[in-house]
Amino acid sequence: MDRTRLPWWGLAAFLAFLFLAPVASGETYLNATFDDKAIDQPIGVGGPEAGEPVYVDPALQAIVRSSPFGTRCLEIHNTDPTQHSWLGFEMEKEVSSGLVVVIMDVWFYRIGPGDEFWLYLYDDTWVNRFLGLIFDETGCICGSTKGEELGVLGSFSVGRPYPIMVVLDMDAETLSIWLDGVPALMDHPHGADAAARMQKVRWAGRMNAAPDSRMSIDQIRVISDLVPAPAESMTWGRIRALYR
Ligand SMILES: [Ca+2]
Repeated sequence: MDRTRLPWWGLAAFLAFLFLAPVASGETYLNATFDDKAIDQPIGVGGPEAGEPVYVDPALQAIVRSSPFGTRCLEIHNTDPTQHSWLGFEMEKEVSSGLVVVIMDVWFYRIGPGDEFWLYLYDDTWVNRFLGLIFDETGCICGSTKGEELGVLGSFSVGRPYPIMVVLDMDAETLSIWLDGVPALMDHPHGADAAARMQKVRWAGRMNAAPDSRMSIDQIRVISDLVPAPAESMTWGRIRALYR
């Protein structure tokens, strides 16, 4: 799937889309915005129907906060620095064909010894990892799939929203990654089994005891559509607006 070269009607369709639809069309598999959750309360585990995770490790504090994003979000702090603790979201159904677009904003407070954050995309059996992204204690982002180390894909910053978008093309068996609005990996084999079904979005953290050793997540969306538009005319801000 080459998104850098689309025919003229791609732009026409995109412009029509802007006028006709305020949000992206297609099927929504997960919509976790936290905007209807009680502030300063632990998040529930009601699953995708409730816009909540299905599991939160007992060692993990996952609290709905009114900041640092402009809308309510989820703050995560691991109370046990000796282990990786995790929370997991699931899609409303497992998907084995078409596109799966995973998009979210995250916020890091600190880069330093003892802090490491992992984002995983898994199938419904935990056998196939479509993608693992490690945000490490030096500020590097390293990637991996089920069978391949992808190496350093980028770096991250603290104290501001950091957008992440991953597109799985289940038919072509590829993945593409945008980090901070910049293409980091395009149309790369995802390495999972051909029949694997995407279902799980998991964040894990190994954090030290510092008060700012934490992260926040907001606007987690998993949808079936990628807006048809020439990549060179598509600012990141416009992509974000379409997917909110
Ligand atoms: Ca929100």
